Order: sequence, then structure tokens, then C-alpha cells
Amino acid sequence: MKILVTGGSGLVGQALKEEVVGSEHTWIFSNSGICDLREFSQVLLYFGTRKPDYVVHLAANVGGLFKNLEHNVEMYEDNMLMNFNVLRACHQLKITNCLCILSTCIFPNKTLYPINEAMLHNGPPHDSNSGYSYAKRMLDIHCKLYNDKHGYNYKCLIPTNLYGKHDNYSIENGHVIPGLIHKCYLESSSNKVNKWVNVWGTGKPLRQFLYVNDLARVIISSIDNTTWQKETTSMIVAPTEEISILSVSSTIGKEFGLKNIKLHPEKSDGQYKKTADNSLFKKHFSDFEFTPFEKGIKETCMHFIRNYSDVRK
Ligand code: NAP
Ligand code: GFB
Repeated sequence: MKILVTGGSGLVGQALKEEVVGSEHTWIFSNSGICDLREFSQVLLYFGTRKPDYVVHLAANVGGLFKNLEHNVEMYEDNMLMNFNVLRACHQLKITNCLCILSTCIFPNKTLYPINEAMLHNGPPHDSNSGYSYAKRMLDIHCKLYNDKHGYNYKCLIPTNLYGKHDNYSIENGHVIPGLIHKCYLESSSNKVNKWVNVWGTGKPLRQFLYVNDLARVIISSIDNTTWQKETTSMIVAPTEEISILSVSSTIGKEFGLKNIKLHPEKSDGQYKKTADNSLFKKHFSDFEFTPFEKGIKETCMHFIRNYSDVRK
């Protein structure tokens, strides 16, 4: 099959590029320079000329807590436009297979835990990223509408917080792990006498961190493993382990020889937790092994240090 990947230059896209080596399928990776997915005419032309059998839709306007807090409107508009255009173009061009990516941060904020796939629309998301969340939720709805009406195979994976080599290490707009890695690198390289791991918030929130190459492997398996979408349009992909931000900070600090943590409780904690139930994933991918957190962090820190001048920051 010919598989067209949107968002091919991003964290997930670049991990997917690494994992598809030797695949029996033909993979095409795109980015905003090749096709701006916010413009329907560009999407129709690009998809129409490439004629893929399958679209893996990774592209999005993505960011950590603080980018979402500042840019909720753009996150909503950009992602609504991209998601609508991709599915509409797939429909118009009779591309009947599409795999999209949601996020566990889009689930209801006031909810029972653990959260499962059936709870996705049971209440408003956390205010901090409502724009991004509602745009993503509409992607779930849009897939279902097309599948019910036309019998398409449009489905979504719902990963939790991702991290890995090709992340966006922007301290201002990135996620917590790349932000901490960047800050620890600068602190350890400085000539300060007292060096700290500067942690925003209280350090108390909990997250299930997923190494991005693990998600890439699940994406590849999901192309051919069609069993799970008979049960649900969207499936959570998350390791069981929940880790506190404080614990993440000390794990990353150790990679840079930093032991002292300084909390900044004046900064937002965002969601305290978003504990996701991965039982459906474990049922369909029973022998899947997640990368241990310490191993993933070590590889990511090594990549950052070796490629500091070239990484996104
Ligand atoms: P990323 O590193 O920020 O990459 C985003 C990708 O989308 C880039 O390839 C970017 O292309 C492309 N893109 C952005 N705007 C575009 C536009 N207008 N037209 C075409 N392409 C555009 O994001 P990521 O972390 O890989 O995220 C991939 C998917 O995983 C997203 O759907 C995201 O919502 C989801 N997700 C991410 C996380 C996480 O923690 N990172 C967690 C859960 C779910 P350019 O390089 O040209 O800008
Ligand atoms: O990855 P993150 O920015 O987003 O994590 P969310 C934020 C948590 O880490 C908060 C703490 O508790 C922050 O107080 N934190 C500590 C830091 N130090 C830092 C730092 O240097 N940078 C950052 N960014 N946080 C996002 C959603 O929520 O989850 C997005 O807003 C996306 O839409 C993503 O879906 C997966 O996990 O809070």
C-alpha cells in the first residue's frame, strides 16, 4: 500500500520514519512546507496527485501546557481546519483508510479514573487546552460520521504525553520533558556556582509518559491489525505507570549531573492527572513491550546533547 503521512517532520513523524525502514508499504512523509493542511485546495491537490491508499494524519498545531494557555484560539482554529480538510479530502478522493492521533489531555477534566475511550465526550476538557481538545474531539466525531455513513476505516489512536529525540525543545512552547532537558542542559553548561533543576509548578501532577518510537510501532501495527477498530473508533495507547513531574525532573537532572530541584509553584500545574485506562490496548496488543522510562529519557538526553545546534528549540 501507499501510505501518506501528514506531520512527517515532527516528533511522531520522525520516529515513524525510523520505524518504517524495511516496511512492505510505500511511505510518503509530508509537512507544512509541502502542503499547508489549513488550505483545502492544497490538501485536495496534494492528496489527489499522490493517490495514497492510506493516510496517517499526525499533523497538528501542538504544544505544552504553557503554549496552550497562551494560544487556545489558534490551537482550536488551526487544528479544526487541518482535521476537517484531511478527512474531507480523503472522502472526496475515496481514500477509505485514515489513522488519526488524539491525546489523553482532551478527556473530561472532572471525571472518574481511570479514563476510558467511552468517556471522551462526557464533559468539558481542562480549560488550559480547551481549544486543542475540542478540535481533537471533533476529529473523533468526524471519523465516526464517515464510518457510519460510508463504511470507511477512519480511526484514532489516543496517546498520552509523548517524548523522544525529535521533540520541540522550546522552553516556552514545548512539553515538560523537552523543556526540562533544555533547561538542565543550559544550567549544567553555565558557570553558576549553585545549579538547579528548575521545575515549574508544584511537581505534584502525574503523567503516563509514552516513548514516541513505541507509538510509531503501534501506528505501523494498526495499519494491518484491523481488529480493534471493530470495537471502537478511538483507542488509548499509554503505559500503565504514572510518574510525578518531580520524579521526571530528578531523572532528567541526573543525566546532567544536577541534584538540586527548585520548584516554581507560582507557575501553573495544569491538569493534576489524566490517568488513562489501557485495557483495550493490552487486549489487542497483548505482547507489546513499552520502552522503560529511564531508557527513553537517557536516549533523548543523549540525542539532545549530541545535536544541540540542530534540534528544534
Ligand atoms: P510536532 O512535533 O509539533 O509536529 C507537528 C507536525 O505537524 C510537523 O510535521 C508540522 O510540519 C506539521 N504541521 C503543523 N502545522 C501544519 C500545517 N498547517 N500544515 C501541514 N502540516 C503542519 O507534533 P507531534 O508531537 O509529532 O504530534 C503529532 C501528533 O501527535 C499530533 O496530532 C498531536 O496532537 C499528537 N499528540 C502529541 C503528543 C505530544 O506529547 N507531543 C501527545 C499526544 C498526542 P512543519 O514541521 O512543517 O511545521
Ligand atoms: O507536557 P506539559 O507542558 O503539558 O506538562 P500537559 C505540564 C506539567 O509539567 C505541568 C510541569 O504540571 C507543569 O507545571 N512543568 C514543570 C513543566 N516544568 C515544566 C517545563 O519546563 N515545561 C513545561 N511545559 N511544563 C499538555 C496539553 O498538557 O499535554 C497539550 O496542554 C498536549 O494539549 C500534551 O496534549 C500532551 O501534560 O500539562
